[in-house]
Amino acid sequence: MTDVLIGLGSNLGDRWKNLTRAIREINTIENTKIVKKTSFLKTKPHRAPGPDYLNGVVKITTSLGPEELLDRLREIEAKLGRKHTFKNAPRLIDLDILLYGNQKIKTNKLTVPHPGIKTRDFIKKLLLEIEPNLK
Ligand code: PH2
Ligand code: MG
Ligand code: MG
Repeated sequence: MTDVLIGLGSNLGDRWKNLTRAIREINTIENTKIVKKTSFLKTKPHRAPGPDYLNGVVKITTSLGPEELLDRLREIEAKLGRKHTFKNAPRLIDLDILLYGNQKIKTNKLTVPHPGIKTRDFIKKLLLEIEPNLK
């Protein structure tokens, strides 16, 4: 089992409901359990158009590999009604793998640690809520 941190974001529709539903769906992924959740933080869109976001982070433990997990997260985004239009477009739900154990991954599909960890203060803030000792 590997500890994984997942970032959740929504800036369309009922943002609170979208994050809450996504967390419920994440908990139904096979061989995966949620171990911690942060509060939800209202944030200004970072290099993106549209309304304010609601962001949160959950920590899971899973036996799925990173690409397999990413596929499950994409399925949840689709189930909750996400449409892919343009880069950083407003969205009902966005589920990103922020950290996957201590692995570094760079493929066409996935960059881990998520590049936003360095550039987006709200991600740092939420990560510290879950892992106060994270460097
Ligand atoms: N996600 C983005 C781009 N900008 N800004 C905020 N506040 N929250 C996000 O989740 C976010 C963003 C691309 O995924
Ligand atoms: Mg994102
Ligand atoms: Mg994403």
